[in-house]
Amino acid sequence: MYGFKALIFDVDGTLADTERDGHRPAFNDAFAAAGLYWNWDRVRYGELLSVTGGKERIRYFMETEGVQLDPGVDRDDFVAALHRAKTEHYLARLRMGGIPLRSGVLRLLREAHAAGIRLAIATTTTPENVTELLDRSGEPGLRDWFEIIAAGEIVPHKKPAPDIYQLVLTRLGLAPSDCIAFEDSEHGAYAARLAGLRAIVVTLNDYTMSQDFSAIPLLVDRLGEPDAPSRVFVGDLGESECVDLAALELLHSQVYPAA
Ligand code: XBP
Ligand code: MG
Repeated sequence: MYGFKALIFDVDGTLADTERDGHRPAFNDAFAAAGLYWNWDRVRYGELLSVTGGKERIRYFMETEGVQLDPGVDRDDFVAALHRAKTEHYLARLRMGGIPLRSGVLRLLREAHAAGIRLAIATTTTPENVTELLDRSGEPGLRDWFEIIAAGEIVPHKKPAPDIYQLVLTRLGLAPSDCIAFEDSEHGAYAARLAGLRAIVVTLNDYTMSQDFSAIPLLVDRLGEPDAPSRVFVGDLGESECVDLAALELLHSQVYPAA
C-alpha cells in the first residue's frame, strides 16, 4: 500500500520531448503554409517557451516583433486560425511516429496502472495533442488509463497559474498530499506548487536544464529504466535505480513524514 493515491503528469517535456522536434517545427510549418516569413529556430523557441500556450506564444511573438496585420484583419481570429493550422501540422508529425515517450514514462505508467494507482494529466497543450501522443505510445488503450486528461483551454488561466492542477485535484476528489506531480519546467512546477502539491518530480530536458527548481524534492534527468538509470540532481531514489513506485513512496514519505 502506498502513501499516495494518484500520479498527475504534465505532457510537453515530461511525457515526451515534444517541444524541440514537434511543436517548434509545427509552428514553422504553419507559418510557411500561411506565407509568413517567420521561422522559430531552437534558440528563439527556447526563449518563446517562457510563454505557455501556443496561441499566447504566437501573440507574444507578434507583439515583440511589432507585426502589423492588414486593415480589417482581426488579430484574435488571425492567431486562432494560425494556431489551428499549427495543431494540424503537429498532429501530422505525431502520426508520422516521430515523438516517442521519454525514458521510463511507459514503465512507470504500467507499474502504477498495475498497482491501482490513479492517473491524471494536467497540461497546457491542446487536448487532441495529448490523446494522439498517447495513442501513438505503443500501449493500446493508454489514454483510458487516465481518469482525467485536463488540457489547454479547459481552465481560464494556463500554467504557471494553478488552475489546471486545481481542476485535476477537484475531479479526482483528492488532496494535494494524496498526489505526486510530474513536470519538466519552472512554470509547470510553480503551477503544481500553487495548487498545493509538494511531492513533485521534475525530469529536466534541453530547454529547462537551467531553470530554477530550488523547491523541488526530486530532480532527475529522466524517469529511467533499470538498465538506463536516472541521474539524480536533487533528492533520493533509495534502493531504486530509476523513478519507480518504491522511489515515489520514499519521496512521498520524505515530503509528508508520518505524524
Ligand atoms: C507546454 C505548452 C504548450 C505547448 C504547445 O504545455 O506550453 O503550449 O508548448 O502546445 P505543458 P499548444 O508543458 O503544460 O504540457 O500549441 O497546443 O499550446
Ligand atoms: Mg511541460
